[in-house]
Amino acid sequence: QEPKQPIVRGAFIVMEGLDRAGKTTQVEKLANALYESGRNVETMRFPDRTSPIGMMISNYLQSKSEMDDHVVHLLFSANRWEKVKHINDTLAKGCTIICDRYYYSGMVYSAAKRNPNLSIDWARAPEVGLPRPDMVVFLSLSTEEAAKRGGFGDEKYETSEMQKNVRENFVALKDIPADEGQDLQVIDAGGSVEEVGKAIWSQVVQRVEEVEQGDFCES
Ligand code: DGP
Ligand code: NA
Ligand code: NA
Repeated sequence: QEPKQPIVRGAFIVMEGLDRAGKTTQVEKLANALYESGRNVETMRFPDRTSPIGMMISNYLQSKSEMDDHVVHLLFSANRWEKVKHINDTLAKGCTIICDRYYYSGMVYSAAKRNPNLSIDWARAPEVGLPRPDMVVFLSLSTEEAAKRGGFGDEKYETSEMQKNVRENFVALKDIPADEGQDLQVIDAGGSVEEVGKAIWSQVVQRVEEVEQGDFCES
């Protein structure tokens, strides 16, 4: 689309949360609303299963292959790094990116395995230097509400034990002084698709406008 006015760059917005929080639905909804408001917008997701590295991750998640916890974490991280140029080029064109999961999931899921040799700090190291999002929406869903949304899928991490650890790690992330925790804007994902969508929209559109006008931190 033709932008209404010259913009400095597009905004990089990330959607995070547990499995079944409604991320995928809300990413689509938000992208459509931004498009209708006259913006160029692109959706992305991590893991991106289409690249060779992404295919290795996908096989692992489907239990078609086994890998050391550190190895798979580094693959997830490499899968984000291989998209850096694309992310930067897209934002520079003035296009907004809405991204389903990013390094917040990366740190939190890998550390949720409770491998004594894989701390959240270890998991964070290879993520340092990735483009920092302008906003991270964390869709928060209680364990009870998640359970009401039906059973787990059959991928690797979709067990109640793992999801419980993931939830604890996301909460702990809010409390660490590093950027990662402070980035999260918590939104209650317990309402209807429409209600949650409205809550997301009101926060995101404001941030997108700020970034388009040049109000952002260099990362
Ligand atoms: P999805 O396609 O959004 O369902 O994501 C697949 C799974 O991978 C999901 O359970 C979250 C998990 N995940 C995403 N990023 C990472 C990461 O960096 N490390 C690990 N261990 N898991 C991740
Ligand atoms: Na999943
Ligand atoms: Na999803």
